[in-house]
Amino acid sequence: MSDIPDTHPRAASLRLRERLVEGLHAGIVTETGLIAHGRGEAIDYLLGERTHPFAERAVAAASAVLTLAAHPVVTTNGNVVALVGRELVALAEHHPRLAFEVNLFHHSPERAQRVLSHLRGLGLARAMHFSESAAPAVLPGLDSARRFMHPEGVGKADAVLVALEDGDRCQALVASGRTVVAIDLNPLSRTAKMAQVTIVDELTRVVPALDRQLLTDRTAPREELERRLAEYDNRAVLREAVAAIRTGFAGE
Ligand code: PTJ
Repeated sequence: MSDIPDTHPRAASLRLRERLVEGLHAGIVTETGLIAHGRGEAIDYLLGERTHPFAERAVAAASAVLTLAAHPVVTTNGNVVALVGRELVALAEHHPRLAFEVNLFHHSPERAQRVLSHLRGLGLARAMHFSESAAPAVLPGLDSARRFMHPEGVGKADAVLVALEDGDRCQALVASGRTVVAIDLNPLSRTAKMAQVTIVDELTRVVPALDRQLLTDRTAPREELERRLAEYDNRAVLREAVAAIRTGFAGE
């Protein structure tokens, strides 16, 4: 770990890079994960590396979706585990109703085991992976190993939180009738457009904010959460995110 002084104007961003590089060396993150992060980092730079009101509205809607769901599941990949592994442990501790499942774009049995062991080592004992089920469920519309689901995880989920997700899987999850909440800094991505709720914000800011909102919503009346969702407009959120990026380009 290199020495990044707190006073460095880009300290937070540089530390995230380090988490990913450490994840790469631990065999959790792939080389392409670094490239994916670079794309996100560029967009976050244009967004001023801060949470915008459209992301706050999406977090509130995401919390309503997950609170109202019968079987909400958080799915994680290598980048997510490297960036917010500890925050996921806190999320799991605070919200026993949430299930967690590892799903990898670049899948191999060895890598899946490494990611799972890492998460469990951090304290997320209930993390799942399809390989530990005798009869994995299958998500139609996908050819890769990403189609397999743990029957107690995404297999029986009615709502799924995905982060830094590939568009094909997001589309297949929505087509299967599940409600999808996506965390993705790119409002133009297929994932962002397909998901019912898209949080356009940096992952490490989103997870603690979502954790807090879920705690607040635990005592919220069901009608209030349903009303929040009825009033939520994901297209408007995406439009506002694109406008904010344009503003960033204009140097304003
Ligand atoms: O660990 P694996 O094998 O499952 O692979 C994970 C990656 C991320 C490599 C894989 O899912 C992938 O290639 O993703 P994409 O298609 O590049 O999509 C990642 C999306 O997440 C892009 O739209 C990025 O802008 C966005 N993104 C990247 N870093 C962040 C982010 N969004 C929020 N916070 C970030 N830190």
